[in-house]
Amino acid sequence: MEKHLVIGASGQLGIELTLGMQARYGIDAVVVSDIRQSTDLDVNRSEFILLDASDAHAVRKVLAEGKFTHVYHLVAMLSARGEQNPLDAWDLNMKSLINVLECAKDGLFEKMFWPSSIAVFGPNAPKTQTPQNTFCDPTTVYGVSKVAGELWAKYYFEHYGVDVRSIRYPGLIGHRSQPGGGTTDYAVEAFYCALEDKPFECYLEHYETLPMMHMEDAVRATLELMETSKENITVRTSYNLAGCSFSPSELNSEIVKIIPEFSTSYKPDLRQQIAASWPDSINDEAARSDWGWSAKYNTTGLIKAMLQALKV
Ligand code: AKB
Repeated sequence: MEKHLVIGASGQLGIELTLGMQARYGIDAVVVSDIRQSTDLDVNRSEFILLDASDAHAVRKVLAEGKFTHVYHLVAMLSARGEQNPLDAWDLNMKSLINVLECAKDGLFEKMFWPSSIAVFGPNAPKTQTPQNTFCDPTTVYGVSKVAGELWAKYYFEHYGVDVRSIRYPGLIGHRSQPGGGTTDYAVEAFYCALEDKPFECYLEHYETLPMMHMEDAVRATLELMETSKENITVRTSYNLAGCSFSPSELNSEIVKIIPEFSTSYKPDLRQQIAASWPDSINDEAARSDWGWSAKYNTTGLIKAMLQALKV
């Protein structure tokens, strides 16, 4: 029987991925772990294990005792927070990844998922339809840790046969969980302001287009990738994945169509520089042809779905 462990289950993606897996595989087939328990009551229907992923001994003990088949290692300090604490970000992001990869190498579980990000790209990658294989010269420590992590994943696959799979997520937008410490977080904040009848102050320039994705698409992509047979996987660094792309002013215009009183003002800060170094849109041809990926939500659909879900 399959048994899935989510490490970092109380974070933005962890919560939504756990809920998606509970629905797909059953509550008892999913175990969640983090340094603090989630406040989401549905997530907490699965068994919780207190775990600091940067502690190699603790990780090994949990994985040796748990008899898991699948491990989703989601722990990371994101782009904006990482720039405030570069060495801590490097330490957490790399140490925790190696701890889990080492256990995979020793056969403590079968299959691993680890998220990468559009943050692997930097100023020298083409801005639009950024290809799978291009310059990866990120300007943030988070991006540097994701490029290094992708290469480690490939190394563990090629040298030790570790079946580790990965996706370069765009900005993720969902209603069940709040992001923290990222550059794309502004979009989720905008929805909360819209629903609370508050004006929204955006830390990016009005024109700064970024790749984004509805959480439902992101969760489905993750599970589809994990369920794909090994022979189909041709990318062992991390797959490009496209959802939709929009700028803060486009987001504002779309929200105004539904909530006419909504307004956005702009006060760009350091996060604007990070966003400016990232792509506007992504080419995900490899994911489409290898495992049949196709996004469901375009910009209008994503915005409608978010406003609808948050109103309930
Ligand atoms: C961030 O903004 O840092 C993340 C990401 C794009 O990986 N959401």
